[in-house]
Amino acid sequence: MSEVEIFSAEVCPYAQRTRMVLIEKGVDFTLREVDLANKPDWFLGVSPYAKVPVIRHQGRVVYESAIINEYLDEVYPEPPMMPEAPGARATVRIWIDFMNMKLLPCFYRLLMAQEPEKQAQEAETLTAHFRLVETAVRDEGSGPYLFGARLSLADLSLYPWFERLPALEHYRGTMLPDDCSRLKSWFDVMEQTKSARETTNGAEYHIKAYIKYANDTVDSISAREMRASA
Ligand SMILES: N[C@@H](CCC(=O)N[C@@H](CS)C(=O)NCC(=O)O)C(=O)O
Repeated sequence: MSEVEIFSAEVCPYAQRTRMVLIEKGVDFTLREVDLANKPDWFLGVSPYAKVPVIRHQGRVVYESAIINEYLDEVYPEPPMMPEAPGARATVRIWIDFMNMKLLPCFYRLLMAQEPEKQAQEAETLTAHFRLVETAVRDEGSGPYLFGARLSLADLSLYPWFERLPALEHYRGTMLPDDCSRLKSWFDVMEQTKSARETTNGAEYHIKAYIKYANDTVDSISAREMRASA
């Protein structure tokens, strides 16, 4: 039995974040795939928010991908995925929080928006969010990762949605703006990481997975929360 059990769903970008951390750290883990459309009763006993990812480690249940990932970085410190200096650690946390609170909700609201005006408004906001990240990353240094020469939790927290951008382009025509060249080259580097290669799904997979978002018929806890996030 592995030390870490992860309750995950292949389709879930938040769970992908955590699978990527486990892979980059070389942690032996047991993957428990959960059918989110038919959640088993036992899963509701494990996951307080009825969401994936959740991990179980030494009898302790940890949930919320950003918190799980910091927990894993503390329990399995090699290779480190947070910078050493407090200021640099704060920067990584600020941008993970920005992703969770601003960028990702906007990504989903744009996908679910049906009226052209609402789509245009969300697309404009998302574009502005991408430009903010681009500027922060440029200001911070040379890369090739978001915040320096070493892979951090910020990289693994953003990658899964960049992998899904072809779905956003397919349904809404929205892409990463051309002037975000630093983010473009970052994505090329990220695609080559072991964890991306082992967890990635192609554009067709994501396009299919987001059909219900794109016609706004998805009825999940997460979708309801994203609709209410504006
Ligand atoms: N804030 C959570 C979000 C996790 C999340 O939204 N997971 C989705 C799948 S991508 C889920 O399990 N949804 C279950 C549902 O909506 O019923 C995290 O970072 O872990």
